[in-house]
Amino acid sequence: MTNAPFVSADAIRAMFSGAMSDMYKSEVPQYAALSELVADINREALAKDPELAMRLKQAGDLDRLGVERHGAIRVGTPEELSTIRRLFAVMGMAPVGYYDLSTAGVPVHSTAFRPVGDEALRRNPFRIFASLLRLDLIDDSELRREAAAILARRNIFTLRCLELLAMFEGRGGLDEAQAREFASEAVATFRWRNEATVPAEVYYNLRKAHPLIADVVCFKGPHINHLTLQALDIDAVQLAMSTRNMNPKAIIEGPPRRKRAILLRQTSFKALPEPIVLKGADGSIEAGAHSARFGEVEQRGVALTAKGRALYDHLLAAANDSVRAASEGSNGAAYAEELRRQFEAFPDDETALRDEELAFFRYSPTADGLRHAGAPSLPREMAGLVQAGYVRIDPIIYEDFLPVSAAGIFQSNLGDAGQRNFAAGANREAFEAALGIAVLDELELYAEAEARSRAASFKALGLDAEPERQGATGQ
Ligand code: OOG
Ligand code: NI
Repeated sequence: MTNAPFVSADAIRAMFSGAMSDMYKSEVPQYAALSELVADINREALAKDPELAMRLKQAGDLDRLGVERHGAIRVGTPEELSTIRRLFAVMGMAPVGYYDLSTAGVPVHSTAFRPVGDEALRRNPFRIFASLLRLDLIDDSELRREAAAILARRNIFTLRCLELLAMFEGRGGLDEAQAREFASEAVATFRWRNEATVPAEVYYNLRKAHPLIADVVCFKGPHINHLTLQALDIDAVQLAMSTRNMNPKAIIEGPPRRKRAILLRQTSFKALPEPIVLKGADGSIEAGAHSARFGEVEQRGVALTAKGRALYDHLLAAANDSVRAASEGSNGAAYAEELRRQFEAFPDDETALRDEELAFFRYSPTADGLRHAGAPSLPREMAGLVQAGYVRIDPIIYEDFLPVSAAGIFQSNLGDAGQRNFAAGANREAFEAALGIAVLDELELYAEAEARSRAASFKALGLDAEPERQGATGQ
């Protein structure tokens, strides 16, 4: 046995996401084309906006511009979810947030496995949106039993992947060679396998119950269903996809375009039909087509407090109530206009976002501030420090997902056949029981990051701790 040093979780995550990206680009050539398109548009955006280019460079983000921000998978059983959770723990990714998608007609609930520290996010921002199928939402009990029996027969992990996982948990780490092997074995879990595990009749029955059920149940593994690139100008990407016949979804999900970006905007090209092989019990073979895999882009803005989020949810619901976007795109422009109109009620300058406690910000001492550290003339409260130019304020970027947007992404890739009404609501308890641990609360993470940055600024300037603030978390 060697005594090579352990590799960091951030490094293993980078190995994994790099291998995943290579695999997906070769499996889905249109995703490789999207990635080139986004790189071109990002280059143009940087050329047009030198200030943005400088900011990204200073933050060390320029090199990682082309690195995927997230991917998504869907698993079928509690056991699969809990092993997935252990797998992502090796890569420094913890489950954050609970997303109930049943309210939007999609029979899954989900979490996002992601790095939680600022530094870890900077090193490699990759996260996985992971959904667990809710068989309890299928009405037909016979179909439910059949789906459960099919899922119970499969093992989605390679033997070596499970061995390396146990080794990591036993020893607390992996050396370089083991980490590389682990990343490649882990990626194999998510590769595309075109032979369905069921005969055509079963596949079509499940697909009729809900296209998502067929996607999760009928294959050997939870194929990665999309990867997502960061776009500096998502509107330009949306436009370019339509002029290049890449079949984009009808609308960009999330808030409208604004001066001060909030939360998350997303769009994708729609899932492509791909050939599959369905084997009958008698050995007969039937060809079919299955649509599951697509490519996505995202653009992120500032994280909102509970108060800001409530306003966002309210305005989004109002827009959705008055113009429902059709998945074929016929009223995309009307929807975008209504969204823009509704969001006039959401303040669009940084001072208002802060003063009204709608968003989270990161505070840091400036060079000038540090030169004055410990000086008796220093203001004792934050507002004064900011005004004097001793502390600067930057938005804390939203690192999570949005349930309404996620449902929109699911649906545009399933067609209108993907819309159902489910009576049962959220079941976070069942989800966490399957996961094996509780999910982290994203609002708490942002509030802590903001509070930490304020405390660190005070400390760096040689000041006593800041007095307790009223309503500091915006709750
Ligand atoms: C996940 C859809 C959600 C996002 O970016 O909101 C998602 C899926 O289709 O499995 O990835
Ligand atoms: Ni996504």
